[in-house]
Amino acid sequence: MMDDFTFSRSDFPENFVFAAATSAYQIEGHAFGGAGRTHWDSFAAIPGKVVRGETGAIACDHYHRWPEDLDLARDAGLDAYRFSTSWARIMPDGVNVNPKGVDFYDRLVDGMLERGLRPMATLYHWELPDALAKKGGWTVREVPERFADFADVVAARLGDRLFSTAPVNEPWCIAWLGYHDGIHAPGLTDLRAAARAMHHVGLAHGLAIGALRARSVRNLGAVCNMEYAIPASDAPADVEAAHRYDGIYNRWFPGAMMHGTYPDDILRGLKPHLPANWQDDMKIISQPVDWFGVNYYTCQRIEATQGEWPALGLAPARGPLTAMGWEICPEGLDWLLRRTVTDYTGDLPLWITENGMAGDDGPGKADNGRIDYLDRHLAVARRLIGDGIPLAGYVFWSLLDNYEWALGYDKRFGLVHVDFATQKRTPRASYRRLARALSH
Ligand code: PNW
Repeated sequence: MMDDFTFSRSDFPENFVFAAATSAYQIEGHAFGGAGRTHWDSFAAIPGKVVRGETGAIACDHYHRWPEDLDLARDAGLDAYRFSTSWARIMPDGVNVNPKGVDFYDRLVDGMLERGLRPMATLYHWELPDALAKKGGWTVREVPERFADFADVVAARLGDRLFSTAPVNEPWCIAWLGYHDGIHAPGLTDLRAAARAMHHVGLAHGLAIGALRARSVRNLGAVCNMEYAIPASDAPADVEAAHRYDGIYNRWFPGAMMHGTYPDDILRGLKPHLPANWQDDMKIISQPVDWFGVNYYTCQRIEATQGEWPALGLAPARGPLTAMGWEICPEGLDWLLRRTVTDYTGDLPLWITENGMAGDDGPGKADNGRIDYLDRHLAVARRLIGDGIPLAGYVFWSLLDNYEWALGYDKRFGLVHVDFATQKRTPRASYRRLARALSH
């Protein structure tokens, strides 16, 4: 385990962008500023769904402390800051605009520009207004349609100052974790609902790209999370199960967004459940984008199971794990990004829009695990650039410890430690070493 990074900024191309990411519901404090109830608030109220029933009501109180947080991003030597705009803050009922909500992001974006941080916006990082969840959430077409209206509001108010904009963070998580695995809001375990969500979230992306283009917003992209699927054994059934996992997780959305097609093997399982005339939407979903982002954390060992399609399960992880229980596999990032370029994105600028690990090191502790993790993934990034992969930037997840969804406040991904009782921010060793690495 190393205690310092092995790279410096000069090891990367001159225009390579280093950034850190957060998301609205995970840091802002949803209780403030007139935000509307979200489906995460409802999900957390179901006993057993979220650790201690925790929500993003207070979180990091970023709604009030954002100047300090942007100072931290600037002082780390970062070039950009990836944030998200809460749909339920801007449109509490999913339809009508809350002026205080838009004003908040207006100040925030100006705050970034004043500090020399390029604003990288994500419109939707999971806080669906509960009023829309009650209508069926991502299983119904009305939600992507309303999402396009939301995109228009953000475009009109902030669009002129954004460095880049992606409509949706991690469509797979929204659709599959929320509607198939039941571990994210709204907590359904229903293949039909999942299939419809897998279509409507893509449609939301495409409709929003259209709305943003109509307002001449620049540099539009897609952000998908990927996991490297490893068969749990050499048995053909496990190898096939791993391929299905790869298809649902890593090929469904890139195929739809970049080529306007769903992968055949996965379509076989989901087609019976897709909304009528889904083919008519593929052109919208595959609107051209200007860049493609991949969020990467881990690999998974996949085994075949009996039962309903896709008939697969997660086998035990091996080797050193992060506090999430996730395997550390930088080689999976290498493999997935090369395949993404070859099969989907070609010359399009590619971004690592999230990478990081959860670890328990408190302030003043060594933090070697996180430094080692980040260093090994940044070494992959360097190697990919050397091999001609058009990698344009790397974004740390996360600037701050924050609300880690179903795991509440237990899992800490921050370069900066947050004491949630006092809201005191303390940079970790990884933050301080990073600031030094980026300064030369
Ligand atoms: C991403 N999984 O979420 C999100 O973009 C962040 O909001 C989150 O804090 C971060 O990764 C760390 O978890 C994921 O179970 C959550 O496969 C769960 C999974 C993947 C990504």
